[in-house]
Amino acid sequence: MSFFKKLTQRLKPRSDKQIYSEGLDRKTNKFVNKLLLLFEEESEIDESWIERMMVVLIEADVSVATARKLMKSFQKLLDENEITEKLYAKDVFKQVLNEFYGQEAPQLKIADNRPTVILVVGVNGSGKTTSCSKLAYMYQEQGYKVGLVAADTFRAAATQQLELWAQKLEVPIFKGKLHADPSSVIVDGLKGAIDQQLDIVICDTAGRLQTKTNLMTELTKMKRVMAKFIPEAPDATYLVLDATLGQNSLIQAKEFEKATALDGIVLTKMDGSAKGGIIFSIIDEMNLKVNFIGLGEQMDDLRPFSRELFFDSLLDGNSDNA
Ligand SMILES: Nc1nc2c(ncn2[C@@H]2O[C@H](COP(=O)(O)OP(=O)(O)OP(=O)(O)O)[C@@H](O)[C@H]2O)c(=O)[nH]1
Ligand SMILES: [Mg+2]
Repeated sequence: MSFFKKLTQRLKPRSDKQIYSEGLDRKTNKFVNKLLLLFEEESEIDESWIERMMVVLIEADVSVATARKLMKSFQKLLDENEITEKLYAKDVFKQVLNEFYGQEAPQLKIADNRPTVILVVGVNGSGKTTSCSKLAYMYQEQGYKVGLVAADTFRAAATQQLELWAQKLEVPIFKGKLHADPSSVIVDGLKGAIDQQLDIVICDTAGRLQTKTNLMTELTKMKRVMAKFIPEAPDATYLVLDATLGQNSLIQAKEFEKATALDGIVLTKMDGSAKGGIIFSIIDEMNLKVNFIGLGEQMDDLRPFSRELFFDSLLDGNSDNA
């Protein structure tokens, strides 16, 4: 048995609730702490409190327009229900957030008789490679046969990084030579996945700036070659966004969306991000939903996004209660 398998077996499995509340622990998350401090003030709710709450949201990189919308709905519900006590206001705010988020993203359907292909894209350092590995781990835990494709041929270290994860997880990896055409690696990966009858194949790609046309064209090519082998591929293209970049992430997301079809967002590094409020602007300003959320550096810290767990943990903020 591999070292990694032994290690994960020794770790007590954590519930999603526990992972969410540990990732959004007020002790390490300034945004959560500031939000909670507001609700803990003893005075009644008044205009100045509402204004201060708006400032907390904006400081966490919620855009002004989104913060206004949220506070307007919050104020309306508070007034309608004649609530002035903070204790009850917290539940009202949770309701506002849940309604604001709306429907959750549908889960990716895993095909029965061919590999389901996931393409992971994003700017440098957003967390693509670790997210690919964590997704592989998650699907493996669900009983699927998973493979990884190292289509980041840009840096030698990139393939090595994914290879290390593949070894730990004991999953096949398909890779190419340094500076090889990423599309050729994808072709090898898809052929291999079909041969080995894998259920899911996850393709890691090089970090690319949304403004670099050639790199965006390369993405289009990757998608085109995939479809030659598996017409439905990619089944999902996920954009990885780093929550610590705040509004910059939103700008990236908008540009990526213009350049290539996306199916959803993997929002990483929500643990400890003082700019975690960006999630509200993403919800408000994009047509995309958050499919997965990164709540830490452990293997099981990437979870399917659950609005209820997220907003509950955000406004409870204490892992000690989990
Ligand atoms: N705390 C925390 N760190 C994360 C999370 N996701 C990724 N990271 C860290 O972010 C760093 C960058 O992650 P990578 O997966 O290498 O990012 P990448 O997008 O593949 O980077 P490039 O290949 O250089 O474009 C690593 O140190 C990861 O451990 C997360 O959800 N929480
Ligand atoms: Mg990478």
